[in-house]
Amino acid sequence: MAVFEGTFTQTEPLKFALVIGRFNDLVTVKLLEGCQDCLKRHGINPDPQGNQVDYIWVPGSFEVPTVARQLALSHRYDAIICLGAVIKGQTPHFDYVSAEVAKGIAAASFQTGVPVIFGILTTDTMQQALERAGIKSNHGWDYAMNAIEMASLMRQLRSNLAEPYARHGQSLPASLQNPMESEVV
Ligand code: INI
Repeated sequence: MAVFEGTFTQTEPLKFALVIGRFNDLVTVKLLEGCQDCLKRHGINPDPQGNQVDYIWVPGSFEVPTVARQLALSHRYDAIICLGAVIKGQTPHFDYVSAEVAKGIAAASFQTGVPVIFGILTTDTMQQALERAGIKSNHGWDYAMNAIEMASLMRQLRSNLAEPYARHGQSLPASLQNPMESEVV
């Protein structure tokens, strides 16, 4: 049989969308910088004027899943990276926002088959968030790595799963088609 895993040396140009919450932007801007640094060091051009990465800003983490789902439905991207920072306050607001964001991002990915990376920090304090956004390490870097790995893995899986259909001269079931790739053919 076979082993499939994503690589970080993809030669085909991958396309990504980043959805970023403005709320707690002291943290989310740092996550974004970590993310861009990782993409750049893996040969992906993070310039918004280029043709590999689009950036979409939303008011807060709660709005992230709606936009991520819409982008995933377009099938223009190999992966979508969601960035946000939900920090505990004096009220239960944190619980409502974080639960909905986690569910929404999982649903967007599951319903569309497009990798949607959960890059939402959920912390008790601003200090904990900052530590994970550059002071000690930058999780933005890890989220970009996850996106590259999943993008590469899904491309491999799609072509492998499609191969038996092609051998029998059959067209692919819609669920295995990537409109982005079929546009090029
Ligand atoms: N949004 C966040 O991204 N992080 C938070 O910590 C946060 N808190 O705590 O309130 C937050 N709230 C805003 C929310 O995401 C929506 O933008 C708002 O409720 C409007 O829908």
